[in-house]
Amino acid sequence: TGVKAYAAVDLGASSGRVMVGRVGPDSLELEEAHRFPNRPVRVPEGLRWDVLGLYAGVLDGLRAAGARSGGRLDSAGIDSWAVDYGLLDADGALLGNPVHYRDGRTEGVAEKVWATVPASELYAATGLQYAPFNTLYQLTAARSSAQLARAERLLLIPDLLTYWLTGEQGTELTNASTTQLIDPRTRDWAHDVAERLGIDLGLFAPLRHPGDPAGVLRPEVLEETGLTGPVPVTAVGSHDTASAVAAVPADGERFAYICTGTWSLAGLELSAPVLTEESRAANFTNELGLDGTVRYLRNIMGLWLLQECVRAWGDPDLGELLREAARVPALRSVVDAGDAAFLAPGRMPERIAEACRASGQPVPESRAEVTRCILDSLALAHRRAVEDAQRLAGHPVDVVHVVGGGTRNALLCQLTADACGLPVVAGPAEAAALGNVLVQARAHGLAGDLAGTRRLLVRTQPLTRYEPRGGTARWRAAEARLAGS
Ligand code: ADP
Ligand code: LRH
Repeated sequence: TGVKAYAAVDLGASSGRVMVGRVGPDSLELEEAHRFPNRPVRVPEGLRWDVLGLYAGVLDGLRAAGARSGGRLDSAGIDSWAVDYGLLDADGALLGNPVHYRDGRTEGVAEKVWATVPASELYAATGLQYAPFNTLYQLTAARSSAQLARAERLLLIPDLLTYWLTGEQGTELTNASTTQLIDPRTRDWAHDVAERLGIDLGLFAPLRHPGDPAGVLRPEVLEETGLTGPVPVTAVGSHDTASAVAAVPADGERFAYICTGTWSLAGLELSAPVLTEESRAANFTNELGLDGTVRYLRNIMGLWLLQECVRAWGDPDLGELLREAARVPALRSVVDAGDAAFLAPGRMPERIAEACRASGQPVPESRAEVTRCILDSLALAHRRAVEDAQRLAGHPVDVVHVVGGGTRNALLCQLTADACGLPVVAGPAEAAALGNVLVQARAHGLAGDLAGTRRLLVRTQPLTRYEPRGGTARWRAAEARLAGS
């Protein structure tokens, strides 16, 4: 039949999943084989990822994926959240648990970096927006640690898991572009920046590109997962956002996208980076995508704000909460969902209330009111990012594609359409896994470029369209309220 089976491992900040993608010349199906929570752990040294737990989840997932495909997979590929890494010693053993990007160790580090390489030079050389957790700042924060002193190798999270599966090391380019050590024009290391900051690029394994072979599952992995070898592992767009944008079901180029999950990543796909001072001031990033593309986008706090409230409230039913929030009057109070003040975990309902009070707005009291405040604030931030990106890149759009877990939140999709004053096309929810599958499929014979695989998505994936309601005047007013505070 010409249908091949691929396993896509997609690790988000809130959950990991292993999906089976079945791809034929004109067909694409995705099935969930296994899902597991991704829970950061606070130990005395700080906030850490439970990376062995995640690896165990990957093995369980591959076993479940095999069980759904007669023990055979044509390939497997891994993507995850960006910027974080594991360090290996000279024997190839992991040195400690990878530090979570929400850990506080990078506080105040940027100013030290900028004293050596001014922020404007750093932007011109790397195109990355300022975020305290960019790998460059993490490595600077760790400079005098015993761990870094012993480290012989640094592997980004998907590359680390790929190494454990195959024994082969590499640094996949789309995720490498989030380290702030890559030049988006040459799509190669920013040697000058690294040298000036005393960062040893020799720590990184050689670059590999989406579609490159990344080894085969080790015999022990085959045994543990019950798979029949050989199973090739393929480098995908290993940054989850690179994979998600590759699976935006767009027709043509006049589209904006918003990848909604723990984060909202809102922006445009471009053929060249925008490295102007204006773009830096607006905190837009130029991450590298598939097939020579640039992801020009802004990080917005995303559904993290809601996840943290729900956690604080003892996990009430999300569907019920969203139904109640839909009945709360719109735009009573909004917070700046781009504000890094919301980055750290803890006390989220209180922090949101404090932000409303500080800006002279009504303080949301009930859970439904806080939820509504979060969703209005996210929609407003989506509007600003979509508008700013079009202006800064000189690239107008007619439609906003929303992909990721947030597409399951109909209220958020509708509010985003209203705020942007543009139609929203929502779906697929598992965009990162689909993008992961499609890169593997192309590496293993599926014909077509990015535009071609996007047409396949349009033909095969269920999508929901939301039309904008009621004009954007009240959103502009809310924006002015926030700017004036
Ligand atoms: P990540 O990959 O960053 O871990 P996801 O893309 O999986 O995040 O999105 C997770 C978010 O999607 C949750 O925090 C939640 O807000 C939203 N979500 C998931 N399922 C539903 C649902 N059934 N209804 C409403 N929202 C949902
Ligand atoms: C989303 C994401 C995002 C990064 C953040 C650290 O999962 O990869 O693109 O900025 O995590």
